[in-house]
Amino acid sequence: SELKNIIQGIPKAELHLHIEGSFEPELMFKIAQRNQITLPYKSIASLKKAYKFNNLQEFLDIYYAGAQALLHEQDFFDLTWAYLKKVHSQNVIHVELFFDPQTHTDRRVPFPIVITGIHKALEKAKSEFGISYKLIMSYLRHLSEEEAFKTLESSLPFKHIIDGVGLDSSELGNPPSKFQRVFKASAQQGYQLVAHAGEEGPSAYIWEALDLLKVVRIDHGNRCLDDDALVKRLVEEKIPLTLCPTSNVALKVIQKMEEHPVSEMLKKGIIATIHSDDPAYFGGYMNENYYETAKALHLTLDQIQQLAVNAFKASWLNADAKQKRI
Ligand code: ES4
Ligand code: ZN
Repeated sequence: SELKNIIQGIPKAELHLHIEGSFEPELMFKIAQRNQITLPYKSIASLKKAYKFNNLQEFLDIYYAGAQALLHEQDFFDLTWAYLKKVHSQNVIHVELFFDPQTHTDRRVPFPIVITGIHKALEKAKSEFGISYKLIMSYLRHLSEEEAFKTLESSLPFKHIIDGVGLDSSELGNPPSKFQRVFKASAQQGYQLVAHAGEEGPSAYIWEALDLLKVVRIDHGNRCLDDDALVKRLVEEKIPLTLCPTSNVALKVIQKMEEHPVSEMLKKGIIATIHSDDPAYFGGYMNENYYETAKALHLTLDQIQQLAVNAFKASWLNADAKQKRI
């Protein structure tokens, strides 16, 4: 369709992508087989059937189970390379991707194995596709702050290839305040800061991410519209929100795409951006997220363009690189 062609033609930046969430069932079974790991699903079809979620936690349980297949540097390379090939075909030219080191180090896969595999794929995409990238190490918020500190420590030999830290996993009951000290220590190491907030959690968690963690972007942030003072703050301080519409529908953060808050956010002057989160589980990479959102909300071409421009504005590209790409 015409809309699909327009979206394909727009150079895009992906700022909210969990690399473990790009693990497609076919690749998962292939890697599990070569690692002689038995997945808790008999077939690709039965695995795909399990992809019906009522909330964030039901998804996370399956997402962590799938990640068990990843053991060797080659596995992390193959995972990341498959994602990069896919988004290259969708005209994505810049990515800032999350990885969850604790999902792997807790299974005794060493931190260097994880990051080296991911980084080699990113370098290959840079040279072969011209895709620029940043890497964000995300702390798992269902674990303790002490464990996040250990992860920070493990990351230090790789400081030169890590751009920022994030906060993901089970939001309710794990407020940003739990990680105030490790975020401060991460900033002292030169890392940029982001956090998931206001996906399932209340707008109070977005305030905490800003005031206590001092993040420069909010991942999701859907719930900010509950609070006018918070919206004012996001607009005045130009704090971007990295929204994930297909994810929101899949996890029942919203009941249907027509209810997605992105157009209201744009109208209020928030730097809203659109991304895919965990595309292998939610059934949409970047183009599908743009398309489904634009269709359901009747976005104008200007609004679609604005979303793409906002992502470059919100990115961590330097001013020169941003200028070239906007
Ligand atoms: C996630 Cl959708 C979402 N929310 C929070 N944490 C996550 N980790 C991977 N996907
Ligand atoms: Zn996310």
